[in-house]
Amino acid sequence: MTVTDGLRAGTAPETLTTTVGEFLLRRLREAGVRHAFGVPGDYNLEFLTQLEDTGALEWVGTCNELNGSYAADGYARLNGMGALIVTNAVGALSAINGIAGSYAEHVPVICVCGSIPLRSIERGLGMHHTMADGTWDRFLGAFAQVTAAQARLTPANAVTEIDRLILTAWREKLPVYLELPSDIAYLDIQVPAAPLALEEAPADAERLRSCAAAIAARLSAAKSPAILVDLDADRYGAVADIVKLAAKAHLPVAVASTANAVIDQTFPYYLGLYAGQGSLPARTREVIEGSDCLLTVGFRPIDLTTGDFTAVLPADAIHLRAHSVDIGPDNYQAVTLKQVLAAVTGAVPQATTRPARPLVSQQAAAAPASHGDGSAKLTQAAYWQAIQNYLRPGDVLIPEVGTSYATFGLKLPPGCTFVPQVLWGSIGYTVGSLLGTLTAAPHRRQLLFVGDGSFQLTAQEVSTMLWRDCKPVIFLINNGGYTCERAYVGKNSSVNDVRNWSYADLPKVFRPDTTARSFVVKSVADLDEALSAPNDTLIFIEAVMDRFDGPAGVLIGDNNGADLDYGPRGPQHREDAQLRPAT
Ligand SMILES: Cc1ncc(C[n+]2csc(CCOP(=O)(O)OP(=O)(O)O)c2C)c(N)n1
Ligand SMILES: [Mg+2]
Repeated sequence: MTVTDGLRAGTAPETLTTTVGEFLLRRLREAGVRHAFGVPGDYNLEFLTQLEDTGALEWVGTCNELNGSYAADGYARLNGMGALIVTNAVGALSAINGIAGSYAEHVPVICVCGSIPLRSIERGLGMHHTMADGTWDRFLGAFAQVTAAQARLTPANAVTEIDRLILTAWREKLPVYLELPSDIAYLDIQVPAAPLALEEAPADAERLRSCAAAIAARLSAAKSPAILVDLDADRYGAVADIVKLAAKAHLPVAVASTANAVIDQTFPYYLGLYAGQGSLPARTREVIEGSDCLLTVGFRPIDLTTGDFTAVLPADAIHLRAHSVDIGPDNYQAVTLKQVLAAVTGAVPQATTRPARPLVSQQAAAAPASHGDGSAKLTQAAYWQAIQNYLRPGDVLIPEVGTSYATFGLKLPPGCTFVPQVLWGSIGYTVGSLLGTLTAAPHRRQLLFVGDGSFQLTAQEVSTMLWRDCKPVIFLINNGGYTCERAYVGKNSSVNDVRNWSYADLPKVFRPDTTARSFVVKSVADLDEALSAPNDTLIFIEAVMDRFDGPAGVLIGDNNGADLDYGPRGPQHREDAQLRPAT
């Protein structure tokens, strides 16, 4: 057989003729994206026209691109992938903080930037939304710092680059940045007829076998094996595989703070939250650090996952990552997390010797609501107790940085999802993210926990929720400023004050015909009344609390954070410089 015979005999992939823009929309749709967030501009309006004409995606316009980037991130966390559409530079750079957050937190977001026409690049024409200095690669360069892959589309590269970027985002669980020059979206190109296959690269069969055998051997010989889970378990859809392995081998499973609620807290082998000396309950630390066969899944040691670097994981811990595994001196490549977990589960015997009971029961019965003096001033302690009782199975909780991190101490009913941005920690994230999670999962009850300071960064996006008839519950703590920062330093400083808004009036401002129920609560009785409102519309609860009141766990964490940040000569050592927990 000649080479030409071989070519003729091969099944040449079938092609279709379509436009660059429509092909991009089709691929996004095939990747499971059903909505796109963002702000229109002259360089993307032609693409948005295609979006509307084809109905491929539903457009969710946001008040600004930063909020849009947070929304696309929240959407991707519940949906598997998200999309953001912005305009050249002015839009893209407003979104870059959110996109960087998606990178840090391993969230696949496709950022499509409608950019200056290829014609202007080829002819060196100065254009608005540029530096007018003959450069046009700066913004690709900026996004190279915060995305896994970037491309400027041309008619010649559109097919390969669109597929490369979407597949990279999917496989790496990272954002990508794609410039769509405004003069090519309507040009015809030849594209594959087949859908994009979102698949992992196949594993090396020998590596997979050896790796699984080595882990199974260690597990079978161990007396106190355990698992420590970080957020990649969720991003790579491996939670069910972990649960299966844990149930078969009777392995206690702890989560990092970046992965709270990734393992259902009602799972019998759920152990708690591991963070070195900050572990909850404290026994979690003993089990994880004392394990003679610890499996970590995507664990990333940072200040917030190690209890300010007090964590001491067993030296012989086995580290599972998305695409590799470390076992002592052996490093296994060309394997995938889900396949490794499945193979190990197949290889380990059903455990009978280790206790089939959970080591630590996480599910304390909800405490009865305090029926003391309901008219007394609302405290953080009473507030979080009431919220504990309010939770229902299947809720989505979105906790903002600040005293709202008390949510990490809540006992979550089965099926709850937690959407925190612990590692990147950009305040205001949650308000934009909530728009995304509501869009991805409109039928779930969604609860936002946010402070006044954080809310002021991205508050406008509540208007988008109101106009889309979303029905979240927004729990806003009005404590006159940045209470959690007062625990770092500047307890009494005006830098930690924020301007007081009439927060509960905002739904009316944002949508004059709103049906939202707004409450300003100052006592337990007020809060109880607000919490009894039906979830048939948006509920906005502004809770007024003292600026020096905060959950002990949050305040202690921030007191310690100051020592790490500022060192022994920092200002936190001055008299009364730090808000400390009440003794
Ligand atoms: C974008 C961004 N700017 C600044 C910070 C620093 N920061 C962290 S927490 C915080 C204050 C949060 O205050 P608030 O939302 O009112 O919460 P509280 O602790 O008062 O409940 C600030 C300013 C940040 N994390 N992200
Ligand atoms: Mg505050």
